[in-house]
Amino acid sequence: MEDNNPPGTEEQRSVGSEAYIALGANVGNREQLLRDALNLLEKHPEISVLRVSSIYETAPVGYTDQPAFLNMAAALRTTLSPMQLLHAMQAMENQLGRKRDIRWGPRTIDLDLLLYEQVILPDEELTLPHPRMMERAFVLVPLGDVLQNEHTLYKQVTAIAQRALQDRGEGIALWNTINWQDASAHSVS
Ligand code: PH2
Ligand code: MG
Ligand code: MG
Repeated sequence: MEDNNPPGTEEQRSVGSEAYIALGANVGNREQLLRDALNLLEKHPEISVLRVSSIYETAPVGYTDQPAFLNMAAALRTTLSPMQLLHAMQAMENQLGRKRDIRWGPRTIDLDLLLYEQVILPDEELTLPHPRMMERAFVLVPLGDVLQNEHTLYKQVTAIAQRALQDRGEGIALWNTINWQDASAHSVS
């Protein structure tokens, strides 16, 4: 196998379902927490990280008396079911020191499942698509970076995202860009 191949086996890259997630952090070393979360996802035997968005710094929405967030999004391929993927993501949040106290309050790391193929799920524990994603520019701007052009939501998501980026009032600014293939190739963990 050549060195510059994307991470994961051929099988992981072509088998399974495509899912999109949002990542957010506003406590501690925010950028490192995002990178740690991506590495944990990639290390999971049934998840591979296909594409990652840029990192954006975003003003807090909802509960506004808290520090600014770093937000990003990622496209995953997984052989887990939606509920199994949710539970795996929750275990990673805990591993990275997440404490659940204030709803919508400060968090070291927040991993939200946005979309899983075309699945519509009205479950109380997991609603798909994510019920608040279309109202949240801090989700849609990064999602627009990784959503495939052919996706049914691509036009809608990127139209809202472009408007939000132009409108400073939305409080979203580009922070950094991760070269995911390089980042994982050089990862020591
Ligand atoms: N997450 C929340 C509440 N508010 N605001 C921003 N900017 N980014 C977030 O990720 C975020 C938020 C609850 O999960
Ligand atoms: Mg959230
Ligand atoms: Mg969450």
